[in-house]
Amino acid sequence: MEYQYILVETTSYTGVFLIRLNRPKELNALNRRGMEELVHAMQVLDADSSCVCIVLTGNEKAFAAGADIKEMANNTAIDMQKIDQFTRWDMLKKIKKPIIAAVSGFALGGGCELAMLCDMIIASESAQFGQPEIKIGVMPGAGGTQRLTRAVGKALAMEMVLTGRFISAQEALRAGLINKIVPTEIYLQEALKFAAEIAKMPPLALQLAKEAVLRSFETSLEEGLYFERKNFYLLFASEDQKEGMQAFVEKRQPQWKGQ
Ligand code: DAK
Repeated sequence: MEYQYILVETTSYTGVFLIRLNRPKELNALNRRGMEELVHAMQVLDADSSCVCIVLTGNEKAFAAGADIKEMANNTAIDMQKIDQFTRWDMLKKIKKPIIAAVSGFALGGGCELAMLCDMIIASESAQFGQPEIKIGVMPGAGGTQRLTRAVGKALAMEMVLTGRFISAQEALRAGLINKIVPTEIYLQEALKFAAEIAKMPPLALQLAKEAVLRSFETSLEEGLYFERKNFYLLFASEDQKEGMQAFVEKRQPQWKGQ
């Protein structure tokens, strides 16, 4: 697939790949084609054994200012149902490898929802998060009422969704929406370094651990603990478990094979 609205790049960090949303004039508004490209690129990297961790970013001014309002403005409900472009977004949930969002500037509406679909968020000092859909006559449609509420709690989520107020990186950090704030000039480098630390871990264990954490949002504690235990046991079938524990005993660095 030829990419028009995203860039996929290797990085100087082993196992870390970078995807950039690349519609700068439109503040990376997420159009249909761009989302298809993003899903495609994520799926390709998920299947590529040289990739362990993915960083998703925009640019300094905008991670993404939301779904493309101009593209959907004249749609009817039936158009929306038929096009069903947002089903594509759901495929991002199925990516097994860890995804780090490196957010600077605006992360609004679908852009905020996209960042929340990632596993962790590294934000620049100038990042702003918001769900302003209410101001254009709709409401969040890709997780803004659910993932945001789970992340920041009912009071703040309700305020953001009902008033459209943006929150700063500082407020997002205090509320538990993001992992870390870094200076704007180096936000991407810092996110890549953060991803590089993760990429040093055993790839299979990363994937099963990610799966288990995400399962906690879908299930009871009892079922979640059961799921966790099964994934834990499953890792004892991997060469990396033998290597990791042997390396500990022999006081050396482990060499991961991802199997
Ligand atoms: N869509 C299309 N174009 C956008 C855009 C967007 N979301 N955001 C910005 N742009 C365009 C502007 O129209 C402008 O284009 P030109 O006029 O130059 O052609 C250019 O980007 C620069 O924007 P501004 O001139 O407005 O820049 P400012 O710095 O003055 O303001 C701003 C920046 C981010 C505050 C402002 O652009 C803004 O308010 N943008 C809209 C933010 C917004 O309302 N976002 C939510 C969109 S609705 C669903 C899944 C997802 C969604 C829905 C359903 N399902 C699963 C069902 C998601 C919905 C949304 O995200």
